[in-house]
Amino acid sequence: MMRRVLGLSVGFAFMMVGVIQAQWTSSRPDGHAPIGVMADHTHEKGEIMLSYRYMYMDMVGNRDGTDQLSIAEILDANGQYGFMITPTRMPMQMHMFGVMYAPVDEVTLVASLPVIDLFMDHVTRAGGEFTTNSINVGDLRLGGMIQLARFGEQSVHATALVSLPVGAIDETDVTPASSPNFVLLPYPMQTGSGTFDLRPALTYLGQSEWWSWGGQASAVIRTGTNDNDYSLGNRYSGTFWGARRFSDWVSASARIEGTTWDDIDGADPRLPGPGALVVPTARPDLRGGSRIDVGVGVNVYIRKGVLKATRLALEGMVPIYQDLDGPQLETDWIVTGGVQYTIF
Ligand SMILES: [Cu+2]
Repeated sequence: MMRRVLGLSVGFAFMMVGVIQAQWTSSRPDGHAPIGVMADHTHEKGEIMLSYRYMYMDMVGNRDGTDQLSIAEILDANGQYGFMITPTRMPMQMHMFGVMYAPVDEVTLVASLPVIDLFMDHVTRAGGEFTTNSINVGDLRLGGMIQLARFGEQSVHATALVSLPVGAIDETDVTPASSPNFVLLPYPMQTGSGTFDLRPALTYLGQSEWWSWGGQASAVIRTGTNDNDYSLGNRYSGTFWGARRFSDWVSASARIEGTTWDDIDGADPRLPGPGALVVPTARPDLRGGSRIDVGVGVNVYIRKGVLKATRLALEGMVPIYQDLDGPQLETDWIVTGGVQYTIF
């Protein structure tokens, strides 16, 4: 009897060691998701993480539905669209500064502020070309993440962020028609939403010795109407990824993400009214769409030396499907790079 109890106890102890060894951990290169995923990980009590993310997105050419459109089709006075001006390209850069802090193991607080730099190239029906630019802060995101469950090498957390409307909704620039005066730029050239937005997300993470995987559902829900009488469309996203680590310090990932976003509600009274054939970017009813992106990434986790506890990551995505309320600029590729530094 004593022997049997001892045997069982030893067996149980080994099992517990097995369970303890197989806990989900962020202390590996793929302990963070691909860098394009926001709010992917939580922290342990007392940890502070400082991060900088850089995103570059290039949008070249226009679409209506899933069909690509030529500039001539959009500007043809007798054609289906008949706009006087069309955008042809929009390179977008975002610098995102973030802080994370975990006061307890179960809760991680988050704050992040983007700086957004936008250019848009245009062609007029008469053949003139011009570019507008805006650079300003985006909306400040504040909130927290709550650890819901840890079962062995799997983990689930919920994210609840609110974005405060500190971004710009009154950016202006000079166009050939307004010169020498500054004129209000249309919706996609504004860096803020002007509304308080809710940003909920639910994230699942899993790991094995050499592999990891995860999924996240997230949304951006606009509340109310901004000072310029409109609210941007809500956004809903779902993403799944898998990663393979090759050592203690490097991993590679593959990811798919689907996003759908609504048209704008209301309209800024200073822009050409709904239905106007001036430029598609000033039309609140030509802003919605859906897109599926796929891409690959790499994560590097520096574990010793002066850069100990620093992470570097890079991810590139390309759309494989786009359906836009057009004419609207299509997305061609997105690259995100990031540096994260954790203070334990
Ligand atoms: Cu973090």
